[in-house]
Amino acid sequence: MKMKIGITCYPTVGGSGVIATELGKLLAEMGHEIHFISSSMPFRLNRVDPNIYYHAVEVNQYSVFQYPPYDLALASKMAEVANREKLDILHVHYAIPHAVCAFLAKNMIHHDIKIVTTLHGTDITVLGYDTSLTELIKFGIEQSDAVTAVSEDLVKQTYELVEPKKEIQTVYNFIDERVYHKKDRSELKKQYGIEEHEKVIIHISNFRPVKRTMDVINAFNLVKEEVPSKLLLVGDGPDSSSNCKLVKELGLDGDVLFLGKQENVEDLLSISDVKLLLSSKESFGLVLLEAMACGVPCIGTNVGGIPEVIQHGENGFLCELGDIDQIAYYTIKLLQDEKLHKEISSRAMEIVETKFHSSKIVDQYLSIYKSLLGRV
Ligand code: GMT
Repeated sequence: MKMKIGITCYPTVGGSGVIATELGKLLAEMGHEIHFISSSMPFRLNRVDPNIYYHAVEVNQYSVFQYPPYDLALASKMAEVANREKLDILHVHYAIPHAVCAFLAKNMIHHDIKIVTTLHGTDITVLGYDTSLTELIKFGIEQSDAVTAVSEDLVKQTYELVEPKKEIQTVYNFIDERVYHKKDRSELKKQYGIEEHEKVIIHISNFRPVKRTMDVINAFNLVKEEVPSKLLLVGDGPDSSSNCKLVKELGLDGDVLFLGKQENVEDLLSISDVKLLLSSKESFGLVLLEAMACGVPCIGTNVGGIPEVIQHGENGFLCELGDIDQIAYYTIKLLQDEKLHKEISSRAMEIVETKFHSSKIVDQYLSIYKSLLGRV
């Protein structure tokens, strides 16, 4: 039976925005009516679909307000859309502010509506430490009708940091398998000036300090001594300029390519041999899944939800946080041992197709919605 679902996320905030958008797109393909309610158009909402609507949250800046009232504008928009379109569900991504906005909206909605909140990490592992916000996060979680988190580790951390009296279910992240798969992009390698025999290491993030991009560069510096290679740094953020400085200091100019923000990362992954994600905090690491789907073996830190995605020695390698020698060791091993690379690559693709398959994950969300609406 067709459901009407409102989805709210930070549309441009990396992984959480991607998951919210991809979920909406897949649900729309299945015939459900999806209403995105957010401050700007989700960036991967790149096609017309009669089942998808977008409602912009306009935040007015009146001179009496010191800060623009985004949260109130959002709550008010959620209530307006839900009342008009008779939404069944508000699925919000992030406990604060979105679950709290949904609670406020629910109190202004004239029919019964259910709130589903998905926790992505930053709302818990960063904001959860801010004691001035803990009670509000807890409130947002407890007032939701169902709560999910993107890894077992995030569920555990939420109970430890926020102590909500609420069941939290793990629903893993997923990718669109139709987009993420290995393509022949050898001409791209040439266009970037990378020699055929050179290996390609890739890192993709928003370059926040938690992503430890300096570790990526320092590890590459060691790898470069053993294996002719180039490092692709994809994305932009607070650590980008210190990264440029470090690259200069290490004399790696020309070996490290700063590509900035890119769409179609599947093309860049298709020319990559190893992917590094060396974060100090990571509830899941969606970029790992994107890389693995393209057959790129990943090396990640043994942190947060990363070990739920990378099984050490099976479909990738785990290293201790900041252990540059160990990171370089596994990278060199993967780049020099063709047989090992092939095995890890095929097991990486396999786990994306099994444990994290989009149809499986979308089904999990659907059964949560249905049980809340009593349609099981
Ligand atoms: O990692 C970020 O800086 C962005 C953040 C977000 O809100 O999109 O990512 C979080 O959610 C992603 C999607 O669920 C996860 O894959 C990331 O691991 C998680 N980031 C952190 O936990 C730091």
